[in-house]
Amino acid sequence: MHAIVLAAGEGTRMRPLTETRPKPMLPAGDRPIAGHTAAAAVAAGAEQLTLVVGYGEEYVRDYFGDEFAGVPVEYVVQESQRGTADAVRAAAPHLDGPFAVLNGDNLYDAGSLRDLFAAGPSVATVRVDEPSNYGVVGVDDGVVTQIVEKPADPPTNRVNAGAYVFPEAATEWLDVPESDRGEAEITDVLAHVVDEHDVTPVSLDRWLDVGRPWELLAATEWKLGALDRRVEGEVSSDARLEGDVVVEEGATVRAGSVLEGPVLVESDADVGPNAYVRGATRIGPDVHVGHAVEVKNSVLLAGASVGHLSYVGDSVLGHDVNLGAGTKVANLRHDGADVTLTVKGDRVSTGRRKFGVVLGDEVKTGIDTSLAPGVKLSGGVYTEPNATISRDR
Ligand code: TTP
Repeated sequence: MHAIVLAAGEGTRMRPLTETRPKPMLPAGDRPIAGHTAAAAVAAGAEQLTLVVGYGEEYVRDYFGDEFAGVPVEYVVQESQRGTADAVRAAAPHLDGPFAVLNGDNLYDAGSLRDLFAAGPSVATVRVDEPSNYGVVGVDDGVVTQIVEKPADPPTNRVNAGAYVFPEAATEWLDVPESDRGEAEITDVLAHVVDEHDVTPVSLDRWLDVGRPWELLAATEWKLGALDRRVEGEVSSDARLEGDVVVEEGATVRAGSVLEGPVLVESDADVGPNAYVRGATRIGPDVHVGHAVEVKNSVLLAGASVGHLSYVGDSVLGHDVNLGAGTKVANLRHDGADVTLTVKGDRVSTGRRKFGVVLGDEVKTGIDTSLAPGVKLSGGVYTEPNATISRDR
């Protein structure tokens, strides 16, 4: 199977984390999201990978190189991000025979993808409680009959999970008209395939679309949950590691620190003395978590530093963020309601009672800064000492 992985999007809903980097290259545990996508595709039988790149393409090329998991990798550039059908069109000249299309910002389990590949032409589906927010898949006698986008009265609770096997003929049907949101959508290509072929719906055991910041926490929870304890770095005999904690080579865990898994401490990170790190937390390369700092269920991207006397919960800290001593993140509302976050101008529920903050690359907080739940700070923002930040900046 030839698998096309779409990784050209701007990831606007994931800002500020995607201000400088593509979303598929954000980490989900021990590797970028698209690394998991590609690994699942190869484990499911993909023999060739084509990555559609555009926004931040150099990060994708650096990670994958020209071979991944023993499978050749090629790249096609989508010059402007005009939609998922347009992304596949960029890859069309490289296709010869049936092909799979996967989103580089989605996590799939390999077993389900294997079933999807074997069943082609096929579409991956998941069952959800509120199908009217999705592309709903109508099925009759084991064959897809229709895809209805966000219907008021959904025919089933099976929704499109954004993974497909198309027949080669689909390369002729990629010139679809723009949708209401101004994009050429792969679902319109699928509708054409459904008209011409028997398309089999394949239920996924597990799937996650990582589009918004709190979904990066969910992705981290999934992928850290799959790691087994491994200690290759230097851990003080006065530190305590509980459960599945990975300390990579070159990382240091100093005296008095307690790490409760699942926790991943990547190469050259420095934790402690006297730090408390709770799962599911990913401490990225070169991160510093210092004395009397508690970090819980968070993602710290490379080079972030939380040096002294701080609490960080249910949050994502971008590259080279620096929290001044005493900076604290609130991750729970007093009314107990789910924390909300602004996504492209709309206030959206994270679906989480506990959610902290999302800080872009190189944010620096002054000492004793307090950050309210659901705050986002763009890359490079500074806060004053003693500031209380309850609005996005
Ligand atoms: P989306 O999540 O719909 O788009 P996006 O990644 O740009 O994010 P946002 O909506 O927040 O701006 O895209 C699904 C997948 O398809 C994702 O892996 C990116 C990829 N993609 C392309 O490769 N080219 C495109 O033109 C678009 C729109 C998406």
